[in-house]
Amino acid sequence: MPKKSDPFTIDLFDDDIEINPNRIKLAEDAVVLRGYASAIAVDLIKSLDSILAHSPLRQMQTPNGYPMSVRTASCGALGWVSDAQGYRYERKDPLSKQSWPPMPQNFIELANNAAKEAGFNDFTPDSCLINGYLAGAKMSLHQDKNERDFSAPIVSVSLGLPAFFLFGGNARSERPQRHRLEHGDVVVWGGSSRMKFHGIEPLIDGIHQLLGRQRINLTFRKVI
Ligand code: MD3
Ligand code: FE
Repeated sequence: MPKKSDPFTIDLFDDDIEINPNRIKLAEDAVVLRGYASAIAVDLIKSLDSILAHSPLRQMQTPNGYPMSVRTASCGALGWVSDAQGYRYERKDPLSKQSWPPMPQNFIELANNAAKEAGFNDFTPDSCLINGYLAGAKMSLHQDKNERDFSAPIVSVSLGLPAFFLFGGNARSERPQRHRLEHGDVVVWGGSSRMKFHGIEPLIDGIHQLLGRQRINLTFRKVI
């Protein structure tokens, strides 16, 4: 009997082979769950609005003193910050001088369910980095290595305008794969993919029905 409850599971029964076109393997331990967050996007954006009312998106300075083109904020126990002191996670928002807003339940559940779909049970993120892209904003090829726990995956959720995502190798010099990430797409990166170089091409202007002229990316992390 085919399992109907969970369209993202690939079932291999005696003669029942389900191939799910919404589940795309990019590499070992890296999977795109296309549209996985679409149905709850309106709720996610409501939660996002209350977070950003307390800790708004802002341009952090790189350690070299340049403003990032992407605007960032965080929620959860720890938030990502960058300034002349370097990249790191902090318990307080340097702008509000208060704790980062707590991670809303719908964020936690989405991250945990998506990680499970990709084979990572019991993912409990303690940080959600919110990246806001306007036209032209980009993220150069980099590795995420400021987290203490590299055994946990990173779950990323794309909202608003589409973007081209670059997925490279273990060296910056390796030519990256290029993928379009759309509103509602969720990507889970773990295991051998966790330390791969990756980036986002300059955002192409457009108008999204829910978010207008921007792209928002949520990345759920276990930092400690
Ligand atoms: C692959 N953000 O915040 S999310 C970042 O769309 C970041 O804003 C991009 O890279 C964005 O650090 C890409 C996809 C992503 C996130 C983390 C990864 C891909 C990853 C970690 C390892 C490998
Ligand atoms: Fe990254």
